[in-house]
Amino acid sequence: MSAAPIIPGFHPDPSICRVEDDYYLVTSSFEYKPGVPIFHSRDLTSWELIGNALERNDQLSIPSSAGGGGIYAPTIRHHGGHFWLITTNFNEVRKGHLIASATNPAGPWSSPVYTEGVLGIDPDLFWDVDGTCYLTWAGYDRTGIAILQAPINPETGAILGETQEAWQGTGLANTEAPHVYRRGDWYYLMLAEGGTERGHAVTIARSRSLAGPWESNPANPILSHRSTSSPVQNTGHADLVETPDGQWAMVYLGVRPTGPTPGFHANGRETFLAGVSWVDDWPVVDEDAFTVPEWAGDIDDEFTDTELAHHWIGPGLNPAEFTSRGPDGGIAIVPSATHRALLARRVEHQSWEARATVDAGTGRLVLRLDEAHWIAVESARDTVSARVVIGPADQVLATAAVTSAAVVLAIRSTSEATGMFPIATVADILNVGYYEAEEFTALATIDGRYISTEVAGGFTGRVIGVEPVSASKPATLRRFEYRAL
Ligand code: 6LW
Repeated sequence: MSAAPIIPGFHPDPSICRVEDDYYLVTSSFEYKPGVPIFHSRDLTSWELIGNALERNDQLSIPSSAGGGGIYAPTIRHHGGHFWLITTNFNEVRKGHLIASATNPAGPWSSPVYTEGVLGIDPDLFWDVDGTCYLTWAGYDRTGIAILQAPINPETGAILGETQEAWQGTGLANTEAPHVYRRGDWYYLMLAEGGTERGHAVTIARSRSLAGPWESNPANPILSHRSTSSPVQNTGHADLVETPDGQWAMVYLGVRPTGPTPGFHANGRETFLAGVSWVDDWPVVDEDAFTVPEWAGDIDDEFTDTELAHHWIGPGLNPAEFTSRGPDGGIAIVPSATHRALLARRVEHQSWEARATVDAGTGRLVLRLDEAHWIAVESARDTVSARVVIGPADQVLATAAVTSAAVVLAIRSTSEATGMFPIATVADILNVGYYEAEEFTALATIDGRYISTEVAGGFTGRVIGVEPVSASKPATLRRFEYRAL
């Protein structure tokens, strides 16, 4: 199989739809804003970020930068000339799922309506042949989690009929991620099971009626890498799409763990692509069906455009809210009283380097997994320091004197094997330092496992960016470079 994701880095829970020759794909964004990145493709293999659905405060509010909530798995569909997005802001899970719509998928998206009275995650919208829209979701009830379904008015969020239990999967843990499809005379209900860790799997059932009875595919799971030596693990949470010529494809999430047991993944859950053929009206997944082009993703931003590029995000706050153009070039990153003002982007490569040119004494380059797991190189007036935060430990590892007015802070991730044995002893090696006259000086070398999901937990991945060092004075960022190594 191809070990290359179509959208690398923290882009989990992909959902896809097609309008004529154009495909649109969305992923979860958790505590980061703007929420729900939207990608476009015409060939399923090469994708471009065209916007983010939830940009405004009337669409998404995240109470702090701490994480653990925010936007869980979305579903995108096109129906009746509109794009429909349904997802859950876990911070407001008791309000129900939120539904927004747009005529242009790049935005603007509407203010959301909520599915009041519905409690759970992973909502799906499906329009039946008679035009009735159905909400299917992983619901919480007294007995735990159950796949539930009810007719809905997507324009208001109102539930229009009784909630029914749908197919509950094959009996593995954490049945979630339901998506409903119709192909020929069959309805299909696809789920994720086994949890989003190593046991993750995709299962499917079919029925002649949405009300059931559901027949489980005898070949379930149709996708799982559990107990295999594949470099891609945790495969699950999938969505299907039909191509203009009647072929089918699947997008799903996976991770690429490295290092010693139990394996560590740092860039989060990424989006992968497979082909799907139909045998006896059951989908058969072909992971080798597509050749995925190399992901470019390098950036060199001097912030000369009036709008920030779509890939800039912030924990809990939209960067548009805490940045402004500097009077003499660059961008000012203004401290926030409520959130961490971190102008960040997702890390998308296994080996990479980021450089940030900041005015001396104003900024800090941060590699963040979550609020309790991050490393940084920060600029004081005449010095730069490497800093690491792991849980309650917050340590400056080294400091060096620098003289220039603008400082080039840098963090590099490399994966070369170290030591005497040809086995990986770390996941990646993080070098934290600075550049002077194009020469890198490492202040500290940090074991990348500390900035990985297997240590920190959670659903996200690494992001890298710049924030002010002072609670009252903006950072001036003149240039941000990120490239694969
Ligand atoms: C998501 C669930 C899952 O809601 O993880 O991998 C949860 N699948 O379906 C968070 O992404």
